[in-house]
Amino acid sequence: MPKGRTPEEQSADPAAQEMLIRAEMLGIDTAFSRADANPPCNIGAAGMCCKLCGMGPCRLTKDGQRGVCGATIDTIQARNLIRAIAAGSAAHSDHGRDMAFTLKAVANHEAEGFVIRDVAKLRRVAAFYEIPIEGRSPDEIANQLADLFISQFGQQRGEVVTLIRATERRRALWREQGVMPRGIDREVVEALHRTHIGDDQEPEHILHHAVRTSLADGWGGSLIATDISDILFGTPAPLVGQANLGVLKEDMVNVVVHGHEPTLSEMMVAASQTREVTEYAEAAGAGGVNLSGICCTANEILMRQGIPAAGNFLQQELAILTGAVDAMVVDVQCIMQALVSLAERFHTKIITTSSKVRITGAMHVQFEEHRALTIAKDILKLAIDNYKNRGETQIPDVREDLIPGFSHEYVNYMLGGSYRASFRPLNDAIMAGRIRGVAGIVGCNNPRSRHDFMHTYVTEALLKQDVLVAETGCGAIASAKRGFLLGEAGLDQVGPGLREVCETIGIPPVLHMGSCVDNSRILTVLTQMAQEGGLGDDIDQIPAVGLAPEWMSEKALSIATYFVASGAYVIFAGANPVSGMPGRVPESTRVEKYLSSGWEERWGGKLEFVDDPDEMIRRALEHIDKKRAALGLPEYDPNRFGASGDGRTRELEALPMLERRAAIYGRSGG
Ligand code: XCC
Ligand code: SF4
Repeated sequence: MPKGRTPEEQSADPAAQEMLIRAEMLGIDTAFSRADANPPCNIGAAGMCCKLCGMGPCRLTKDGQRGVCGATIDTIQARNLIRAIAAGSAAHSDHGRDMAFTLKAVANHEAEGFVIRDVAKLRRVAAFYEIPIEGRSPDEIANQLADLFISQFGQQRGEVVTLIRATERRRALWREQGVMPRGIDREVVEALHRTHIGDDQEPEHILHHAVRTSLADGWGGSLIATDISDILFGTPAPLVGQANLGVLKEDMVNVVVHGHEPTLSEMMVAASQTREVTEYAEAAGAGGVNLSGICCTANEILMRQGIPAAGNFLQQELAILTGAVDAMVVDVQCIMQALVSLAERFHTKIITTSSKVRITGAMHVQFEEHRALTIAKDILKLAIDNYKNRGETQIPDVREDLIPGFSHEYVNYMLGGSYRASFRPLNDAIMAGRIRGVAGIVGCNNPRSRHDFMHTYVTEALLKQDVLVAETGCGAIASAKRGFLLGEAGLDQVGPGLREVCETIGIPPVLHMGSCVDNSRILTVLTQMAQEGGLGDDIDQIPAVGLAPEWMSEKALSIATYFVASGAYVIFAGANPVSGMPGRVPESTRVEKYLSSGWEERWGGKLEFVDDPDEMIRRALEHIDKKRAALGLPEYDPNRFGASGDGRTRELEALPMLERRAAIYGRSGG
């Protein structure tokens, strides 16, 4: 067995390190130690293995070698990649479909405990699709909107209707290139068909359909999921929250919700606040129920209800290791099978709730929306009953405050106020060079790289370079734990121009925009920036980049692809599933070249895999500067701004009169 890394090498997060030491002492394995003990298969990792039929699996390790059917390495890599993208698109979109059915049930009063919380958003969204709103009740509108959304999944011809939210120029390009998704499910099915033995075999042609499959996710299923979540649970606006394992409480019943869908978790929030449940908890000798989240479910209830996040993907096991989690309630996606055997070492109950997910050894309580509130209460009572079984606990005393909740609607509002909501101030700040550009830093954790390190390293570096950062998913939680999501507090680590903007508007330098399906919010923001004027007329002209420094899930590959197809430059670090080239000196593979220069020619965006964080940052800034130059904007100058803003004012106020004068006039007059 290879020698494992130390806890400091495994994670950059002190709370995680503390739990990793505890795991070692208790002789318990985690994803971190399992990653050390299972080095990745270097053939599979580089996309050099095909197992699409029973004549294989074929491993192409020698120069010029082909599979039994004659498949080349390029075809195999393209097929593997599109299959991953199809799985990612399916996961996000199936989540969107479930949300659409929930919306329908709520409109028909068949969902216990749910109401339409954001009628304004319902009306706004309905209006996009020309659903009549005047003189109609929210239920009527919601019913028609739900039907429209549901029909998009099984639609066979035409265009998925939600794509009208993209810029006109982009839609024209997608039509011309033949990648407008016809129906959300149809593109996923076709991706599977095309990669069956003996079908599509030209790598570029396969990957062209990968684009269509991913567009059905980002501009289809994911966008639907985000819009419905806002309609049902409220469009996020900034509030105060907390993140990291220190949000677990010694004297309360700790229930951790983990997974992706907001439906059950929102109901758990409501149930935890009922008298019935609080009294039940008190009777069990606890101070109450303390709800927290892991992964994207955490993001959903964090940004809407301020429910704390116990951590990101790699902290799901670590939460149980505290010994203080009375129940972990999971729905779909990113749930490690290891939770069950780990929980057996403690008293924690693992409860699965989705009809799509069972884990051997876990308890299953089927979630049904027509009894949602009752089921949520039942689950909380199971957790409360389990409180007395707690053994020795160790909760790291590590937590950080944060301000999440930057929906595109709120960003719009905060920039212009209710009467003049607009992206003008943001565009102006970029045009002037106060903000150099924008970065979306998103995606998972991966135990093959130091937990949270890459996320926080690139985030910090780009902030210093006056790049405004928007984050989602586990990356957002990484930044939250590092304190980048705080208003004033985070600003000492930020470039001078960006600091001025943040202070003037009153925002943190990193905007938490939600869960992974909420990457659709970043698409919307970029589109609005393009439509506002001054930064070109499409996403590929905006000085913006997308980074996923610790990716691991297939959903991340789908996200990367729809961002590229929307015009963005996307950089991934870590695993590169298309890098293998048997028997030759490593240079770019045909597929790598196509994802980079080939896609850039077609879409104005490209996907690259870069391992070194400094190289990632260098390429991101180079790209931003290139886009600035193409727009004819002034070259970015780090010394030009920073002479105003609250920070500077406070500094000046602290000076004696004469020095203050010299500082003010010396600076602005010079
Ligand atoms: Fe999963 Fe969404 Fe990745 Fe985190 S970021 S590990 S996908 S929870 Ni989506
Ligand atoms: Fe091998 Fe071809 Fe079958 Fe793939 S499809 S496993 S390369 S024979």
